This record gives sequence, C-alpha cells and structure tokens, in this order.
Amino acid sequence: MAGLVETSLDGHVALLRLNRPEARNALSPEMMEELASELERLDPDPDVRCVVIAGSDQVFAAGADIKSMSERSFAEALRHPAASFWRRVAAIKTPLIAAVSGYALGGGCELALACDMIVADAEARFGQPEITLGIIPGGGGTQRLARVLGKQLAMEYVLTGRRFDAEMARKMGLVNKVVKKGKWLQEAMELAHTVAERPPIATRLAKQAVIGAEETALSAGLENERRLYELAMATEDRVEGMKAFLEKREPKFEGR
Ligand code: DAK
Repeated sequence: MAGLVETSLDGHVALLRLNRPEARNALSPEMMEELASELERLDPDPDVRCVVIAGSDQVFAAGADIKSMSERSFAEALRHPAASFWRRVAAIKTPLIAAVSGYALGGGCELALACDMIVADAEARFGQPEITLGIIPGGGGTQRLARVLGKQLAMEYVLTGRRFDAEMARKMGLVNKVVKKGKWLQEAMELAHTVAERPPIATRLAKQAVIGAEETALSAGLENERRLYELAMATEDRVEGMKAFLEKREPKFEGR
C-alpha cells in the first residue's frame, strides 16, 4: 500500500501527491484509504497549516477505480469503506488546496471540489463522466457542482458526462486560478504558503465559517460565524496580529 500517496513537508505546508500513474491516479480503495489516513494524521499537527493535494503533470485523478467498482456487487457497494472516504475528507479542518494538472474526472473532480480552493494548469480538464458508465457521481459531484455552477450547468455536465477546460472552470467559479502550463504546482504551493503565514487557528475557524455558508440558512450561518469570530477573539494570535498592526511590524503567529 505504501507509496500511493507521497507526503512531503515544505515549512508549514504539506504536499500530498497521488502516485498511481499506470492507472492515471484512479482512486483505488487502497489509495483512498492512504489519502484519508494521511489527511487525518496531518490534520491535528500544529506544524501543518495548509495541505496541497496534487497529481502529476498528466493527471490529477481519473476518478474512482473502474476495475475495482466493476467487480463490486450491489450488496458490497452498500457496505464499501470507499463511501466514508468523502466524509473523512470533508471533516478535515486544515485548509486544503487541490493542484490540478491534466485530468480531474469523476471522483478526481469530486476530490478537487472537496478541497477549499483549486489551482489549475491551463491544460487541466474537468468532468463527471460517471453517466457514461451507467452510474452517477457519488462523492459529492452533483451537490457541489450544483452549488458552484448552479443547477442548469451542473445538470448539463452530470447528464452528458462532457468535460470542461480550466478556463471554463474558472469562469464558472470552480477554479480559483488558472496558471501557465507547468506552473500549477508552484502556484498552488505559493497560495498554500500564503495561507500558512496566516494565524492557523483563525484560518481553521474561517474555513469552518465559509463551509457553514453552504450548509445552513443565512441566519444560522451568521450565528455560526459569530461564535467562530468570538473564538478567534480568544486567541493569542489575534492579540499579536492587532499589536503588530499598531506597532507597524510583521506579526508572528504561534497558533495559540
Ligand atoms: N479506473 C481504473 N483504471 C483507469 C481509470 C479509472 N478511472 N482511468 C484510467 N485507467 C487506466 C486504464 O484502464 C489504462 O489501464 P491499462 O489499459 O494500461 O491497464 C490506464 O489507466 C491508462 O488509461 P488510458 O489509456 O485510457 O489513458 P489516456 O491517457 O489515453 O486517457 C483518461 C486518460 C483519464 C482520459 C482515460 O483513462 C479515462 O477516460 N479514464 C476514465 C475516466 C472516468 O470515467 N472516470 C470516472 C470513474 S467513475 C463513490 C463515490 C465516487 C465514485 C464512486 C463511488 N462512493 C461514495 C462509494 C466515483 C466514481 C468515478 O469516478
């Protein structure tokens, strides 16, 4: 199992690289387990303030592993641990950035959507081709695409299985930044380092607050934001941040 996800640390940023090139980084059950376990291992580590999930130049991930799915009976599908993968990723409190080059299809597109931001290479290709296999997206694709693109466009991509390119993804609000060919990982890491320079308790609270906007009505979301804001006010980092501003110097955040 080792080596399907390669982890490296660069300061306060962890980089997780999907590494199954022979199957275009298809998310096999083993790879999903390794990725979820790595994220869960890194999440409580105070030295890790942002995580980048990346594939290779050619492919982010070509979706769930079709071979493994083809061998699964209906009864097995109901019990399969792959289903919990998506909940485990969604439960991660550390900000997550998807660095996408090449194909992000099916579960690969859903994995990118489950991250908090997406940086894409100009030649990246997104899509939910599940319908062409006789299934529908099961890792959040119908819900997250509809929330980002709106119902009509989500419907088009989910019902046709057509791919869309990085520029289209940016125009539709799915991708934060499209960068020149070859610069995708560097740009994603730069964005991650910027997040990692911010006070880490506040970035986690901010992530929770923004996610709340997708999941609650406005009044509940505002109440949630208020509580999270009050928590941020209780941190030493906010004392430091405000003091540094008034003393006209750079803040030094300790994650306390
Ligand atoms: N699964 C397994 N193997 C795959 C694969 C995949 N998704 N994608 C590619 N491969 C394998 C190919 O079978 C081939 O293997 P060999 O023949 O060499 O043994 C090898 O990778 C190279 O593939 P190609 O020859 O096709 O490579 P190309 O560069 O020409 O094309 C491609 C790359 C990514 C455009 C193409 O491989 C492709 O279209 N792949 C399939 C994309 C796709 O249909 N993805 C959707 C999969 S369904 C769930 C939640 C979510 C899901 C399921 C359950 N639960 C909550 C339980 C998600 C489902 C999906 O994602």
